[in-house]
Amino acid sequence: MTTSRDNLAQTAVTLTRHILEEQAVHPEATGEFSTIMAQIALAAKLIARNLSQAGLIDVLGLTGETNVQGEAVQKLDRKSNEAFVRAFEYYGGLVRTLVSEEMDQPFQVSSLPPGKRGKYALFLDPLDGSSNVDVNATVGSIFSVHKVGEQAGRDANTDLLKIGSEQVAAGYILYGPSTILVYTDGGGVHQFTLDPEIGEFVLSVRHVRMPSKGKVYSVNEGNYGKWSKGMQRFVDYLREKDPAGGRPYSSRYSGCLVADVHRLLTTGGVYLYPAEAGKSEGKLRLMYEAAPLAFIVEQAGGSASTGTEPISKLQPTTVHQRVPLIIGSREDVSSAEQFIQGRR
Ligand code: P6P
Repeated sequence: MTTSRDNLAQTAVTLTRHILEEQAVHPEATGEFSTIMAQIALAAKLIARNLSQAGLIDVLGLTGETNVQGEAVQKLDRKSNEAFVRAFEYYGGLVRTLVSEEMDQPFQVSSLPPGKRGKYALFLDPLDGSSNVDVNATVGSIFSVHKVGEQAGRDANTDLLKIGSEQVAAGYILYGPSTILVYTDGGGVHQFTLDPEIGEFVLSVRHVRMPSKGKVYSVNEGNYGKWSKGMQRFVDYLREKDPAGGRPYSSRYSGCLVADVHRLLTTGGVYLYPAEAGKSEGKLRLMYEAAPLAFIVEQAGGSASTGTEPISKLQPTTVHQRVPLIIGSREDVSSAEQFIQGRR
């Protein structure tokens, strides 16, 4: 007897099938992209498995080391990074370089001779919000794919400094009550849910769209005293009672950027990690946090800026560069920019 779940498995649009169908529409696309996404999905499944066993195997807590950002490294940060490296290190003819929050230097996947190396670089935050792991709260992975090549005379690492609008694809995995993968390749935003019984990511939402204005703001209010006057006034404004204007907004902040931004795709609203006293560049990283999420949100109808300029137009100066991030519904991001720039 076939159950409804069996039917789902038989009729499910898996991630691989979706990408192949998309490829049929874009003749210029090669099978390489679907292979990259399949390997990212493999790493995501391994990470989801590790997280589900976190309380049972020795992966909780800290390694005792600090990463390039000077942050304490969780054991699962390291294991999650390894999952992505292992998914790509076997063959450098696809992704030639991995850049990760957990690795000081770009990882050159293989020593294939020039001309044989892959034309892609993958930028990763392998486990975003990892301090949530020890309290069994939601965490995520963020990825960004750029085309890189061998330009005579250009240092391989310099070639990695691409602006966000040049991304080939970007996405995130959210390890929550269910594990979901959300990605864009410039053709809209699509969401897949992991069905652990068949081990496949199955299409759950096609063409995700973000409300143009929301009712949620997401920020660490403990930093209020460190913000600029404009930023303080914006959050004060969101808290004011104005039912006709949809205020006060609700405050939601999970400690995981991926979870908070994903919520905004549904509710609308704005996430903010602005510049603050002692952190003029904010906390979040441009190439593997802000830029990929900006690509996703812009494709869903939202926007992302530093408070003064679009994230997707920023020219990186280093692969681990930090930026202030204001991201979410177009109207809410615009309001934040007006306050931060002193125009309101
Ligand atoms: P804070 C997690 O470390 C992270 O990079 C984001 O996922 C999250 O939104 C933010 O930093 C939390 O930072 O300073 O509020 O604890």
